[in-house]
Amino acid sequence: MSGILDVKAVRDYMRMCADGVGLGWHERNGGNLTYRMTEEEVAQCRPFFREEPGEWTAMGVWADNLKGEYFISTGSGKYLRNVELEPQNNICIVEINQAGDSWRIVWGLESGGKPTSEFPSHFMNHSVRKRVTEGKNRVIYHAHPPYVVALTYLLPLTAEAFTRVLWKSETECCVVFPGGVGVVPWMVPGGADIAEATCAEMEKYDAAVWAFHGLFVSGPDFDTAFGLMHTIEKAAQIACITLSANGGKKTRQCITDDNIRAIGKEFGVTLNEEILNYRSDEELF
Ligand code: 2HA
Ligand code: ZN
Repeated sequence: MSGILDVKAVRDYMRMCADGVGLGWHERNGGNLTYRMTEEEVAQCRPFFREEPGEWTAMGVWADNLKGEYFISTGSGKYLRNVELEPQNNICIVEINQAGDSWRIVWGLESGGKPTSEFPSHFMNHSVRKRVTEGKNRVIYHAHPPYVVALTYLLPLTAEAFTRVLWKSETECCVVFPGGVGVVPWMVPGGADIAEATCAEMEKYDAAVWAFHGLFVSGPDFDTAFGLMHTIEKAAQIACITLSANGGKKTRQCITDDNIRAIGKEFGVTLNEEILNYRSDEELF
């Protein structure tokens, strides 16, 4: 092993940033990614940690189940498109203290900085997802995918309305997110309120739309989390194109509720029945 950039978790993290940039989801400093490392990954990275870690910084939030954890995080104000060029200046590894309320930088952000402005939000959501998935979820990813944002101007801002349109936009969507997608109304980014509102959605869903802003997803690994963001955005793209082409009218035909039930059965996934049984006269698909 020649350096920390050869550690698979760090490489995969950087690849995910580059993939999101490639798809146009990270204009300027938009979006952020955090990953809760395994013990083995921490051991692989430890030889490259700073001799003197940074100062402990209180987050203003607290999570019992994240005491002593290590996270890879994008830097606040940093551009995801620069991660590939200069990872050491744009991302960092932070350690959480034994009280579960502060972080300190142990690697990265060599030219200064701190973890993403959404770190308290990511942290609280890691806590929820770690609990509800019994430790499986490790990735929290926030991006600004344009078609998801566009749909937030058109659809009622509810999990039912969004999920049904997304499920009906592409056949295999209901297999990728059978539990549905939550929706958070417009809120000021980076604060405690949006963190709390997102956590409430993440109790039930592994994805939450942020109205007029973007999408927040979680997953057990980089591929799954990225795949979830990608699938939701692709579905939103199809929905937007279809609605535009059709002048906002009800479509001639669509994937029916019975079709979705049949897919769920064939693929062996448990669909969110509340969403499947939801009805509204406003539905266009
Ligand atoms: O990190 O996207 O929501 C920049 C953002 C905040
Ligand atoms: Zn954002």
